[in-house]
Amino acid sequence: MEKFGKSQPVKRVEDVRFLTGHGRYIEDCAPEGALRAWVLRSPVAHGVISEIDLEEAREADGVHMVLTLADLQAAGMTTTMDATVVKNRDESDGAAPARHMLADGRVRFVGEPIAVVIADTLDQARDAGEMIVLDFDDLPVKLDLHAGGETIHAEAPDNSAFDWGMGDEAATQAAFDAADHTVSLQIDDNRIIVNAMEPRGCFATWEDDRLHFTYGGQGVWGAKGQLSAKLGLDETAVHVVTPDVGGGFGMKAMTYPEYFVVAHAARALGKAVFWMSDRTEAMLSDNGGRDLTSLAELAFDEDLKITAYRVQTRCNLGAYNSQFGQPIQTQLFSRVLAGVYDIKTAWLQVEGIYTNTTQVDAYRGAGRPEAIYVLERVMDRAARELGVDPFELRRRNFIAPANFPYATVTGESYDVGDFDMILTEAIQKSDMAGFAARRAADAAEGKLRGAGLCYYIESILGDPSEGAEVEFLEDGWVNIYVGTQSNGQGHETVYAQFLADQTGIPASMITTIQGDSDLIAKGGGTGGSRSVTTQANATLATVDVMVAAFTPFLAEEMGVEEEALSFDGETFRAPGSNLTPSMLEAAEMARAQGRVDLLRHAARAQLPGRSFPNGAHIAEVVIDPETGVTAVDRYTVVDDFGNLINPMLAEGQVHGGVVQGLGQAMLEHVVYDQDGQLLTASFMDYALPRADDVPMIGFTSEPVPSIQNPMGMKGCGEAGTVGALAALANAVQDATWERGLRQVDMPFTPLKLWEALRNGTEAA
Ligand code: SMO
Repeated sequence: MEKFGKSQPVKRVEDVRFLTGHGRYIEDCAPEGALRAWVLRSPVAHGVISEIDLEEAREADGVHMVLTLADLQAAGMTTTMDATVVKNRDESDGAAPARHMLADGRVRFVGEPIAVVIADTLDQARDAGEMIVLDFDDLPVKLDLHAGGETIHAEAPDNSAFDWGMGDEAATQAAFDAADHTVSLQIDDNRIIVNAMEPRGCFATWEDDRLHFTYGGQGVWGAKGQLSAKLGLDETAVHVVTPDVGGGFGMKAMTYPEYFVVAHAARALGKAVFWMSDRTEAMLSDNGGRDLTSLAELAFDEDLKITAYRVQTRCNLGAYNSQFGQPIQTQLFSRVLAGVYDIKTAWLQVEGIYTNTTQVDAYRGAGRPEAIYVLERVMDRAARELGVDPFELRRRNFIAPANFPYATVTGESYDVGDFDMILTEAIQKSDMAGFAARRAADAAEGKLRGAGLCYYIESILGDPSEGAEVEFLEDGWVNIYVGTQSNGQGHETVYAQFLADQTGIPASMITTIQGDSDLIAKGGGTGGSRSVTTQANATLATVDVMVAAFTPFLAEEMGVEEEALSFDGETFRAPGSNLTPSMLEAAEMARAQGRVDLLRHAARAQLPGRSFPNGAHIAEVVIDPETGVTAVDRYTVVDDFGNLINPMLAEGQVHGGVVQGLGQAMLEHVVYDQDGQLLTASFMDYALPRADDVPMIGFTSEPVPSIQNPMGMKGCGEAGTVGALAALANAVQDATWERGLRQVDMPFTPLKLWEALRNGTEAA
């Protein structure tokens, strides 16, 4: 463990750049004089385009092009967007209606792109866009989360995209029939807008018969493959770059229509073309997150051990299948369906519904926060209804350490875990012993204090294989080329640290290079909390390759047998030689001998198995029933992320993750009116958490090293969000239970809680 857990809390080297305004985001690196793209978007949620006249816009000052779907198709492009479709319970495929890059004569959500104007300046493009004559025959708008309503796609006449199931429905029913106790709860998971600090943007140039495409994304290779396929270009003719990216959170993991249109325009015009979303445009057109409702039921035996778990979910896909829209609330939701509990019988059924709203897709955690939110809320409800302490009910059902590896009901294999130990530590760190006194003190002032627990587990996702390449430069500098992609997580720091730990090369001499498909042949990008574990695994493999390559060379230089030579993580040594070259000295010796082959080393490696970050979140809230205002007063996290490279950065990930969860639980909420107009399309109406909404967050790492990878790591990027939702919701429920509230859903806004506390039991 020492070898992989040196765990130094090194400060983020990239922050000097980011915090002094030297970050290079899309707008910072768009070419001087690039033409600007402006997107004409649908002002109505559902309608047939009855008239579109582009003539005046095409003649307007500074305009180079106005593109519609017909123009893209006339240019030979494949204009449909990619989307993964799940299987229905009857083995047929889920609905796969075409989603074209630009409207196909009909619009299905407000903000759907219809045409793109390319002009010398953004003002000219916008002015020309306003000259486009556009009229619609309106259609009824479908917004509710039930099958039925006005048909949005002929392929799904009742707007039901899929009917997916997993588990054993009959055995689950039998367990419920035989149960001593059953508990059920309907749980809404509200829709959010992701709101990355840097909105989406891209620019493209066409040079030397190649497309050069730069965008803010979560990896370059997926975009490269899709650009080449949609534009009909050979993959070698496509070069994709990601500069600094100001937040992705799953929302930037997929391609969007604007990217293909901009790339086409650059090719057609032979000029640089640049598009940057503004904030309201982002709120209308970025994929949203969550938006589902689940009926969760638990069956218990007389000892309050869970005998079965059943979940029926309806999820909102928005108007079209987004790239991962269908898998999120089905395959990914099911990954950690039964959480940390020993539940061998379960049934999950999910129906996906089309509505006249923006697409819904991955958001930090992508299915796992949704699953854990449902499970941990119904566990909490069960404890209340069964009259048992919520901590005790969890302990009673935890998978015991002796039962690992543990085969879950949904086909995962949990390698290790010690949930009881983590929970005990969280109870202590959060001072649960002092809770009753804190509650009494608040009650004396008419305030309602509640405490809530969430014990979460999540699974790292994405490609389990990754590559790394190390290059020795002159003067002792070293580059490491990586296939993952920082969206702000601090990879430049931790990857240098890890390579330094394994080789003795000073971290300050190591530069991390990411996000360029010409420099790096293949990679999995960022997503699913995969980066540190997959990249460290690849780096280990590369270090092995490097040591093996240097060994015969150094044996000769040192005058010893190859077998006698070893590398101790800092220096090469052999009995019988006084020479003890470091890795950097070995590279310099190779350079002096003209052995350029020893100056670059690459390897790919695949994780032997997935790992499962887990931990306990305990939140305390204080509600003023006079106003409904809720303060999140205390927040404690104890996580098992396995071995950490840098505990400070892991803690930073937890802070950010908790705050994103807190945002959804307390403040953030997407509202469409009955016509499908987005009412929360600016920060005046969409409440992101601010600093004074957030308490100090206590963080403790209690590693139980994974045995599914040589580093013993587990990943940490999404865990904060996975745990936060239920901890906060259970705290609000705890505070309001004695006042009779039984149904209370996120976000816990002052108005909602004030009304519910005034009116009795329901919080809409
Ligand atoms: S929500 Mo993510 O990028 O797996």
